[in-house]
Amino acid sequence: MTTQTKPIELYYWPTPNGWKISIMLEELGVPYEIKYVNIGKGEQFEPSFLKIAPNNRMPAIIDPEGPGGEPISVFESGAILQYLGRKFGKFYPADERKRVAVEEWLMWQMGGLGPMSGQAGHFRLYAPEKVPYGIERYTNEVNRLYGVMDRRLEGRDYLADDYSIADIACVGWVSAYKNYDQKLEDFPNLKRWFETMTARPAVKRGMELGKEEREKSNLANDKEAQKVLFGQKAR
Ligand SMILES: N[C@@H](CCC(=O)N[C@@H](CS)C(=O)NCC(=O)O)C(=O)O
Repeated sequence: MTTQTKPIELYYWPTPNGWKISIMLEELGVPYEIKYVNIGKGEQFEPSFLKIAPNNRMPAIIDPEGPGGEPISVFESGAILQYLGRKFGKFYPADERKRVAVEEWLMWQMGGLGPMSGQAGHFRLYAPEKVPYGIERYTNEVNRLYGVMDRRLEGRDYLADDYSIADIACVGWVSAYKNYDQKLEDFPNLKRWFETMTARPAVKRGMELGKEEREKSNLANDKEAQKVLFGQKAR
């Protein structure tokens, strides 16, 4: 496996999107350094952060030992997982058929499970008014997507052939199932997968990273943080 001498800088806040990268780095066991981006305080708008993450969202990384030995920055959690998987040759198989299966489920997470769960969480927990249509629409979507995942996991341990970046991408979004009014008992294959995933020491460490930072502010009651996060427009 490629060796990493200088730590990878991880721009991070403990959320399901951030955990994807903390879990991956823990699984790889490569040196990394955390740079907290407190999104409730607006640190994602710092000009220095926007240079590496123009969408003002974490996670992002800077690898001081990028291609050709030169530094590289990467934003978008899916792209970061693919970069790290390719660089270290783990959890992202080189065999084309196996790789396609990983990419299918990674993109499914990036375009479906993540955004729909995010909206369900928004309408259920943070929206200043209760909007029944929004609550129902996104809660149903999460329910449908959990069903898709449950069927995929029937008779198999992981989303692709082996444990991969696709599983790593999904686990945080399943861990928050109560926020989306879901019961894992309704999805037995998904429940078994979730238990296998959360028993992995690296997954545990990745999802614990910075927990104390997050606990300092509870977004559901933090009106200032909500003002920072919701209602953003083009700048
Ligand atoms: N598609 C992006 C989504 C990242 C994302 O939504 N990050 C959120 C936290 S989970 C964030 O940084 N929000 C800051 C903001 O909304 O300004 C990715 O997967 O990297």
